Amino acid sequence: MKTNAMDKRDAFRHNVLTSGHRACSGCGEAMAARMVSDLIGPDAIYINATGCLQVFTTHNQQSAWQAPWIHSVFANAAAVASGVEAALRAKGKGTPVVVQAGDGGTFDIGLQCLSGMIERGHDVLFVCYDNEAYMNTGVQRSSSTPHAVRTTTSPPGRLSQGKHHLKKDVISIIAAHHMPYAATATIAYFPDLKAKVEKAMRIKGPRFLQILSPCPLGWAHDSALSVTVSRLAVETGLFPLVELEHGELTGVMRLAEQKPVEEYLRPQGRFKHLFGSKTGAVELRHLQALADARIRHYDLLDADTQWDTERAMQSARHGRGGYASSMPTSEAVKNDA
Ligand SMILES: Cc1ncc(C[n+]2csc(CCOP(=O)(O)OP(=O)(O)O)c2C)c(N)n1
Ligand code: SF4
Repeated sequence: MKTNAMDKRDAFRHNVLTSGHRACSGCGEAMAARMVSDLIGPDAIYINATGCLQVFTTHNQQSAWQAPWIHSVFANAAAVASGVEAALRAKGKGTPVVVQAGDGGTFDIGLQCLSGMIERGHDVLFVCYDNEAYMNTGVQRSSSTPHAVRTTTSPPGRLSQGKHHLKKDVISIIAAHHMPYAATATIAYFPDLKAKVEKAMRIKGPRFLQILSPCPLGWAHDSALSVTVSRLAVETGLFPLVELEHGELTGVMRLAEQKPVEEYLRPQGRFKHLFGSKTGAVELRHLQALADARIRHYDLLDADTQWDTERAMQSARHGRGGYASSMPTSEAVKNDA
């Protein structure tokens, strides 16, 4: 049944992304897209890269979108948005243009078009719903998948503890374009997310939001825990909430205390293989060192509350971008077995 964009039963929200779509229960991407599109409203043009959000909201001639919405191919959402924005500008119209894409459509296949869109200065907001893998096609690793995660293309086994490589630091890459606004957010901190979306919509030029969006299917956590898990990503330091303007860090959400990364990792089946073995313990220390490094980098804690960090592990990186020294040697695997 079609409902009005401003539903009378729910007058405080726009319902741009309305009910009846086919997301899994507890889908962080669905929650994030609903929050973002509710804040922006129906008077915008939404361009959606191929991915879960596009698939679960538009099925067989049906649509859960109550706003102008375009499905681009996987790679070119930012190029489509650039063209739409240029056409609107030529017609003297200021309709907001918003791109929505997964991490695959942002960090990997969409990065070139996104970089071009930013460099040319298009007046577009690009929102990346970062669920840290290619979920729509069955949970393959992307360059956003964190180190040591199990995916279908990074399975743990005798010689591997999940993904070998680090999560790409996309916010730094984007900010290096010296664009007006780039920020990270997550569904657990709605006031923070709201402030960032509203700020982004007040600014002209290219803007970027990376929203951590837990996926119960790919992360293998209880679907009731999506908000809890995304809060723990922030509280452990693994996903800092930051703002960058013209390449400068202008805001961080500081932490009252640091939670150990295990609190974040344990509820997620994608990290299950790390618990209960010596080689897994090495990777757990490694993930803790990554969180510690991010906390230092963004100055998220007062000095007297900071942990004794394992800097040595940070310099162990070599080879094809992987942490080769943290991977188990075949000798270590034999001893562990
Ligand atoms: C050029 C091209 N390669 C591969 C695909 C298949 N494909 C469709 S969606 C998708 C993954 C999308 O992942 P992501 O952007 O992270 O979004 P998610 O589904 O996780 O939200 C892939 C590989 C495609 N549509 N086009
Ligand atoms: S697979 Fe993940 S991202 Fe896709 S709809 Fe399900 S929970 Fe959401």
